Amino acid sequence: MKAVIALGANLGDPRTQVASAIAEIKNVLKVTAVSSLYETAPFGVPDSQPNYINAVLTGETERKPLDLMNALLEIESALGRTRSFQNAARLIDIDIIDLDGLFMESESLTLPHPRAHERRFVLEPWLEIDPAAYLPGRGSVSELLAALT
Ligand code: PH2
Ligand code: MG
Ligand code: MG
Repeated sequence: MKAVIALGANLGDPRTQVASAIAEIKNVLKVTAVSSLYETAPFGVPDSQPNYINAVLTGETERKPLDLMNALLEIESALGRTRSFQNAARLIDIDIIDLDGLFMESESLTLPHPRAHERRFVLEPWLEIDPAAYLPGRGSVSELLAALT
């Protein structure tokens, strides 16, 4: 199954944390492409938060959705992530954006990611590594991105 994964960090040394997370994810998925690192303004959260470093990668996995998510949550914890409130500044965030077009809604995981279509910090790096990227239920990533501009 093809997985699309987004990474973000805006505390500590965000570039190093995103790079470390990518290295760890290589033990979980067969990574097929990794975007550049993007410095982005905080979106949908207070402007007082530091800028983020964001990236997107694609990979292949046979893991079940919740197994994959748990493996990614373990990497977040290993890199020092703690949770205070939703959208708080963070050392690392690793989100599954799409898993082979699967639609699911459980307490701990919604697929595709319910806010990806409105997030330039996800769409832009994704388009960089996959010009044909498509967000199931929403449309082509290039069109979604154009709609934001
Ligand atoms: N993540 C959020 C909220 N806002 N803004 C940017 N620029 N990058 C992020 O990764 C980000 C955000 C919640 O996950
Ligand atoms: Mg997130
Ligand atoms: Mg998350």
